[in-house]
Amino acid sequence: MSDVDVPESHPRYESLLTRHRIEEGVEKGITSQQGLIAQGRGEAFDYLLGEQTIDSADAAERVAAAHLLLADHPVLSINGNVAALVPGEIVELAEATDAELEVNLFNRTEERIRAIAEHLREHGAQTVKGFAADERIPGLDHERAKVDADGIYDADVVVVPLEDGDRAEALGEMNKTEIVIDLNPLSRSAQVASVPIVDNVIRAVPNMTAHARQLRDCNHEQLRAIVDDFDADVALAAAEREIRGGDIE
Ligand code: PTJ
Repeated sequence: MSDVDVPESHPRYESLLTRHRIEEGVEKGITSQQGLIAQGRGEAFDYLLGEQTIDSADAAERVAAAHLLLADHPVLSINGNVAALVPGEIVELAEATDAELEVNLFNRTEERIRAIAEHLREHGAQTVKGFAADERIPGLDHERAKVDADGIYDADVVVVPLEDGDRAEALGEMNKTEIVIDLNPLSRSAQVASVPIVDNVIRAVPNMTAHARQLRDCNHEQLRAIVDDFDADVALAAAEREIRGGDIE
């Protein structure tokens, strides 16, 4: 047994554990109620993927790690679902890639920003951005546009897990390298990403960290070669093929 009253032998153990974390996130004021709906939608796609990291997602996670290691100013954007599902794992990814963490919410409230930052600190984060909100992403309405001038606004590479399509598009237009983690390969966020990762955030984030650790000793040219070899459309097509035609065991 773990922090949830379900035996690890249960066939849907991981999925039930994930649900429990999201529920707890809502109870703690970290996750929005819409986050529950988003999780349900994600689960349907994950089920069709066989609840596993498919090869094309693993390759995209390696490319994402290479981008983060090459970046001048990488930032990981944290919303209510990410904070509830992978708080310690996202802090580890930030450490492995020298990235900053910035809380950036679709349904932005000061209380949730504070609660998420506190939760991340409890999981080892040193600095959490997102409080200054002294710049705007151009082309978005007021609350959703707010970012830190020395955080996401200035970043050259940004990881946006479970992002809203509008904002993903607006961030892309700022010429940033945008790494999106989204189980739906047809979502606008995945479609506009420089690197779409069609995988569950609970598997994707630790796997990106593992790749970053493996790639740590690569030189600039080797990392560049990994990044240049990637084709986002091919990765999206592979994921869609798996979802539409894959076998469910
Ligand atoms: O905390 P906030 O206020 O920033 O709000 C965050 C949510 C996620 C509620 C907000 O951004 C939202 O409403 O997102 P959407 O438009 O529902 O999109 C969420 C996308 O993430 C969908 O395409 C889901 O399939 C996907 N998704 C859900 N759970 C996971 C996921 N992708 C990866 N891993 C998951 N666990």
